[in-house]
Amino acid sequence: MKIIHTDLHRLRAPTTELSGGELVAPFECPERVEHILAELARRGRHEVVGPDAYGLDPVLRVHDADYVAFLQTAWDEWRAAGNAGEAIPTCWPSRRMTRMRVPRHIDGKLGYYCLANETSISDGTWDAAYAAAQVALTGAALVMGGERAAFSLCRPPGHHAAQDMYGGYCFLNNAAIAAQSMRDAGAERVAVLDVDFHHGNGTQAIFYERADVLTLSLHGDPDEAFPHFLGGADETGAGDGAGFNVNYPMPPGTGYTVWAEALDAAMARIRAFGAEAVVVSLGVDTFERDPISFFKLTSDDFTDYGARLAGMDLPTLFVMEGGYAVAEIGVNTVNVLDGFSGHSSPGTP
Ligand code: OKP
Ligand code: ZN
Repeated sequence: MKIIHTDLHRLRAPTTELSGGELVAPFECPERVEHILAELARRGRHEVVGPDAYGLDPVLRVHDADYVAFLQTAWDEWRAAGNAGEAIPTCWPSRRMTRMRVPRHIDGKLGYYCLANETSISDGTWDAAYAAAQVALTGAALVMGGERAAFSLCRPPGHHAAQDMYGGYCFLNNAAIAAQSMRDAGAERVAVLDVDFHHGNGTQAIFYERADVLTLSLHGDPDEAFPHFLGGADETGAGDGAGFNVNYPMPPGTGYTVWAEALDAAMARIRAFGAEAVVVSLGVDTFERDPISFFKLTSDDFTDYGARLAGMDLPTLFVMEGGYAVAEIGVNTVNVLDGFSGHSSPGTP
């Protein structure tokens, strides 16, 4: 399987994440990608290629222009305002603060566009997010060009980013940008299947009123898990999109038997929908030892569900999302790819 990757992800290297009332070293770190690349090289079955340049137009098919302009200048505006640390909002348009226009000051803009402030904006963040979107677009083009599957090794991740919101470590919604580009390349119906531990709130929001992109997410129940304010089973789409969003929230401690039943149900929905291509938002934070999640998948379970995904027999683009057990992220991620490709032998040395 072709792997699309660029070193430009390293430009996203924040030093702070607000966690437990402290500024800690971010869970979403550059080493994640290095571990995945090392495991890919160790198994020797995959070809790593660089991204092609698609520019900003396909990004603007998904994200609002004012939001993209904000991301491009936020760091400079933050520093110009005299701040010493990384950019973290402190004030939001929350329920009874309803003057819904973009403030001029960077402090107001951050609150307007941010959905969760664990995610600091740092120097280079825009350039890395833009590069990740190009990585996603390159994978989409390979799959639309006839490849059985491809893996866009995106970083930073994307599935929490909505049309005009960043947070949950995400800035541009790589999977949504890829899915939209597949539609624009002629696929009539595309499914986005999100197997990251966290609900794909951004992807859901982007396609919520559309019937041409089916969105499905398996995730920790938002009563217990980030992003807390979206991801219920009763969110099924609206307007033209009624019936075209499917959520599978699951409780703390969920293991592979229950998780795989949800996956089988999701795949049945994709088949009934008549998808011509599938984008898999691939987060491996469902792993039993993930430091910020509560599902109980083992490394072998990733191989098994990779094989199940291949059983859909659809052109498939994998897009990297989360996974924070850094020492095991390579094995778990490549197990999915190798399971998909029919290599069932466990990838442990
Ligand atoms: C991003 B992706 C830890 C709380 C973490 C943010 C989680 C973002 C997950 N103190 N909250 O879906 O893997
Ligand atoms: Zn996640």
